[in-house]
Amino acid sequence: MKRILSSLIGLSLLLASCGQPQPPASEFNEVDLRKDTTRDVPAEVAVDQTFKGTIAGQDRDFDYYAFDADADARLQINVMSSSVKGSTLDPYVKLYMVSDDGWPLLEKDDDNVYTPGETGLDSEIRFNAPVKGRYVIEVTSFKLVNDPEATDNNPMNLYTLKVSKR
Ligand SMILES: [Ca+2]
Ligand SMILES: [Ca+2]
Ligand SMILES: [Ca+2]
Repeated sequence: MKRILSSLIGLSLLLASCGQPQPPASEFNEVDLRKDTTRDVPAEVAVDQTFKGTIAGQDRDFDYYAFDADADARLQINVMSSSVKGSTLDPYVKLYMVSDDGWPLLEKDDDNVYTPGETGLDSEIRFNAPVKGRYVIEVTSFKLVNDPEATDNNPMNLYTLKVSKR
């Protein structure tokens, strides 16, 4: 116990010395292309690939991922933190369609409405692409969604994102 404690203190000192809090798991290194919440330059995602990210490194982190879909493509988006050991994140996901008028919101989900009775925090969206085109996923913390003053910058806010066919 003592040894674990001293390792933790050592880790905390190391993190503090880096200035910015860093995710402890090195694989959670999604590229944060923006340091604010403007909606440009989403990272590309491919169907059936799993992405790992963090909602951290700034007070209000929103992560964006883009993909192309054919009309009527049946897809689902899963943002999971419950399966990530030690994650403190309650994820929230939104799906936008890229159009000439901006990014109309298609769907949003906090705690997986598709599995009634389940009490998990993970987010899921199932959808049929209305048109052939480009779509953008927004991942963030539930704490940030309805409160523009809220912050959530915990380096253990880890998640995995998967877009899959269904
Ligand atoms: Ca992030
Ligand atoms: Ca981000
Ligand atoms: Ca949630």
